[in-house]
Amino acid sequence: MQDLTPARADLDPIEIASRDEIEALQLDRLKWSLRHAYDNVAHYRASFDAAGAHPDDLRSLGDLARFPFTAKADLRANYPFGMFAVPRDRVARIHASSGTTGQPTVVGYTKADLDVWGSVVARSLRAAGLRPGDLLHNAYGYGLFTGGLGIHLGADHLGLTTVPISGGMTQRQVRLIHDFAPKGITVTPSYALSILDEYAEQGLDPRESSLQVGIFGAEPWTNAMRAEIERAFDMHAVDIYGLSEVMGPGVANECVETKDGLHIWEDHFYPEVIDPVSGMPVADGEPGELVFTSLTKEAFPIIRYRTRDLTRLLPGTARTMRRMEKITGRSDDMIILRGVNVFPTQIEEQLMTVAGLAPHFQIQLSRPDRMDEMAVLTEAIPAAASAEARRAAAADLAGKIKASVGISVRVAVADPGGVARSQGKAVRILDTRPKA
Ligand code: DLL
Repeated sequence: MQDLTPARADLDPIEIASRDEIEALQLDRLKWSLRHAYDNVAHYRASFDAAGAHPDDLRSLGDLARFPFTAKADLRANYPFGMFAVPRDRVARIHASSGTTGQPTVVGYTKADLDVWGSVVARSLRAAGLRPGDLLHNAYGYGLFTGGLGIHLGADHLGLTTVPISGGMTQRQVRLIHDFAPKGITVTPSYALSILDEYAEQGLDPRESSLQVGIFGAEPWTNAMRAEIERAFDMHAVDIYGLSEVMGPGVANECVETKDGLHIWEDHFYPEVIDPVSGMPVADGEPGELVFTSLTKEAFPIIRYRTRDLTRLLPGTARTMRRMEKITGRSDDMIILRGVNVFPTQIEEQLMTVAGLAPHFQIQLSRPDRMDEMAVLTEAIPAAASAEARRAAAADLAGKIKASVGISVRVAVADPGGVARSQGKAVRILDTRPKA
């Protein structure tokens, strides 16, 4: 793999500014953002007042802990535009969550917000190793989802040549990668695996492709998966994080030269990690739930938003901005099986160590008789698809899960192609337990 480290002179100066400089900027911007939210969004005025916290009370970054959290329920209660802090006609763009589990969450951007978004995504793509003039195959979905259009904005900002292919039509993805010879690909890790399958289907060697870097996010994935993707494509695989409520992709990104967690673009997004039960901030280095406050957003300021994503904050390395460790999972996706907490990423980690199994899986939860049961549905690789090889692989995986996670699960190994493929975010958990 080629060295794609960006030149220091090409970085935004703030990426490598001193901590003092970064924190001084954060404090200034935080004062503005709290004031902006309080003055312009009825919800924030009411919630700050109820908590007895006034924007003028903020003297240090630590004072932010006196302000109330914002949760997804608050956004739903103010559907569609109640959280906007500018008149609707100043909103240049709207995105929304799919709303499959309830009222969609609507977010908005002014023109200035779009400029900021473009600049942080550009910074992310550069950190991943892309340079002006490079060709990018953007396979995140276009539409209300922030993935496709968010990456597109940043690619324009950086001066890339963008192929806005969006998700789906996997045969065509492979064909265009082959014909257009992109240097980078932006896609969910699970859809990257579908594309990888299609390479085999077409008899093409992915290691021969032009791709030098993949920028993967929108769902949890493990370092074991990184190793698998890097080996399969002979390219770098870096992690990109974001969420629509805070901006979209480009809130944090890994640096290709270190791949040691995601640098949070702290000049625009102020991170905290809290104990999810007590709500108290924990020290850097301690695990907990990630909380974000926007520092510069005009249309949709967001104050202490509880992301439900679990990680910890780490000091800067390749940049002075702090890192977040690769996300373990969302608290919503945590399975409690007979008293043991399990995340799909723990299953992924073990799955990747079993020869003979493909990297595709789903977790099925059922309650056949009052006890919760978990089954892992995965599939054999074509070279190990005999009944005997599948039985051995299933026993191997069940044993590894028992040893590392401490739970007994049933493993079903389907034929090659037997696990549903993702075209965007993978559905990892099928819960058929009766609703309480
Ligand atoms: O998924 C934005 C995005 C698009 C990020 C493309 C990266 C690339 P939402 O649809 O609002 O936005 O979903 C946000 O996805 O709270 C996490 O639970 C999860 N997520 C996003 N990036 C990562 C990542 C986009 N790198 C939710 N690792 C977040 C783990 C991620 N989970």
